[in-house]
Amino acid sequence: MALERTLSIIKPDGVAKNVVGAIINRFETAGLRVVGQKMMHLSKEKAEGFYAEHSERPFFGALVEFMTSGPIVVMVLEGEDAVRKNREIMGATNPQEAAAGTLRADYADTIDENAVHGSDAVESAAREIAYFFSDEEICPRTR
Ligand code: RTP
Ligand code: MG
Repeated sequence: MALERTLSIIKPDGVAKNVVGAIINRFETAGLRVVGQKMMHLSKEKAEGFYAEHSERPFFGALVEFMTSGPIVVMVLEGEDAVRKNREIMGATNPQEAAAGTLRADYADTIDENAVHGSDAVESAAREIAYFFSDEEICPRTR
């Protein structure tokens, strides 16, 4: 199994619910390490760029509005099989379909406000990490 990195976002609803620590605890408990982290309030342009692949979808406007509605926490998670592992911890996009014990089952209210984002492949992870972090802002563990 390869050591991977993936991009995780605690979305505005997760920050508003004050469950940042609870969410990070799930990642750490599963063996993922936070190697980059920042809090920010996305501009409309930055949110549109991040979700550009969805720009033609009917929910795009609502998605951008939601993602700019409050601060988010953006993280680089590192670990064995990190992309798949993070998606498993997150659960299905729609919280009503998310397996029990996943982040979205526990902390998301709707498909539009679903607490977390996670990269869906190693290739998109590399692109998404570079969208938010410079090399100097990523701190691989030395111990
Ligand atoms: P994310 O990118 O945020 O991690 O979520 P995801 O991979 O599970 O889902 P994706 O298909 O990439 O969709 C991105 C976000 O758009 C919103 N969405 N709304 N109303 C809808 O049918 C719908 N579909 C997607 C969700 O908030 C989803 O997280
Ligand atoms: Mg996605």
